[in-house]
Amino acid sequence: MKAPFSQKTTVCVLTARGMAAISSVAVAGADARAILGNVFHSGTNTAKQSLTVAPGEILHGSIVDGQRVIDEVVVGCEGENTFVIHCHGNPLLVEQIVTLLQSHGAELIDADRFARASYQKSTSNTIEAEARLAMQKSATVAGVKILQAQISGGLSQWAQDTLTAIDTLNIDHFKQRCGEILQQSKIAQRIIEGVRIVIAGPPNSGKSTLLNCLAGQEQVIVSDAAGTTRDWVSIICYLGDRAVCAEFIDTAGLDDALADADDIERTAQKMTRDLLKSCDLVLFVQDVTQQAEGAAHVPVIYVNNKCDLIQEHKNTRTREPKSFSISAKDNNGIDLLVQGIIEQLGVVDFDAAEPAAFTQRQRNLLSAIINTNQSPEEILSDLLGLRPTSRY
Ligand SMILES: Nc1nc2c(ncn2[C@@H]2O[C@H](COP(=O)(O)OP(=O)(O)O)[C@@H](O)[C@H]2O)c(=O)[nH]1
Ligand SMILES: [Mg+2]
Repeated sequence: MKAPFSQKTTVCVLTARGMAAISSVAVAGADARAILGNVFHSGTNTAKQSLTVAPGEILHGSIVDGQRVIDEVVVGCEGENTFVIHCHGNPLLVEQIVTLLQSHGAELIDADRFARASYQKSTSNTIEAEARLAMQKSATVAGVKILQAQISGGLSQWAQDTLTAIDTLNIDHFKQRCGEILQQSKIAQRIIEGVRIVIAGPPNSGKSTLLNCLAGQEQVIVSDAAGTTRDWVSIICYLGDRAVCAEFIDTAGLDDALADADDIERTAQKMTRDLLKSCDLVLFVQDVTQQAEGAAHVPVIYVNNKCDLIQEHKNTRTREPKSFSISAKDNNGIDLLVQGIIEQLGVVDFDAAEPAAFTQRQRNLLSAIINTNQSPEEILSDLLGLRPTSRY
């Protein structure tokens, strides 16, 4: 990316969406590196240091104003004098970062002006362009790291290396590798796009109480009020030290007997069933004092609620796998449940450097390698955007 103005150093907010989980702030110009050096501390280092990062590389650290840490961020070096700070999306944090950069001499400009100047120099391949776009919508900082890694290594590198060695390709191994990448991609997608977790179970088992409990305990980004535009109530929050951004959905009415349901209720039931099919995880809440029937949804974590009413269940992770005992009313067992959710999602210790397909286009192409006899060479070329006539 080319610095828009060679003389003045400019700062601009690339993503100005109301409550985005991640925002991107670009700093470009002759003094950009020096200005960032004044406000960025890499890793856990709190001492001021010069910014040593080359184009294409990223740094993980914090933006600090004197001794005060404003936010944990990823800084990408987009060109010799162009950097993008990926920070958390709270507009107040974004404003503080912009103001801080201005106080060090950067001039604030609008995103359109910045983009017009920046995109004069095109990206090196389609995966890079897709990664840069996706970064602006990533739900977590860890997601930005995965996307950045796909540009210089990861998926781009794998596709290029495979193309180079195409004459010696073992097709069975190649198909198997594509399958592995698609598996990895599911986890990457959870980190990049966030997850949807449906809270299901019989009436009165404590679903709404559990949602309130999570809303009170976790770092809630957005919280819907009951009876708004949708037929369910949800909260969006970070879990596990911001490892994953999760939307928890309380599906009121899911298990209510609706034999005589009118159209509106039937539509609501259908929406809920669709949601159950498309979500990443179901929390099936059951009342431990009631005879509950198991749910067939997969993947599912069983939540045995109201353990305050039964002494021996209290506060324990039960022997049954993927099953937790809690008291939503007393806020007991929620930490263990959240830990279990994170483990179930597989997002911990994800290796960002591994190839991951992060757009539907990329996933379709990898699936085509596995399921069709199309030439691998053509598909890999399409993946990298090397064939201008490609239908992808
Ligand atoms: N003793 C006890 N009562 C609970 C607990 N969780 C929910 N309840 C009560 O169970 C009833 C139904 O809870 P609610 O969250 O509305 O259930 P939902 O229909 O599944 O959403 C309410 O009276 C709650 O106060 C719990 O952990 N312990
Ligand atoms: Mg309810």
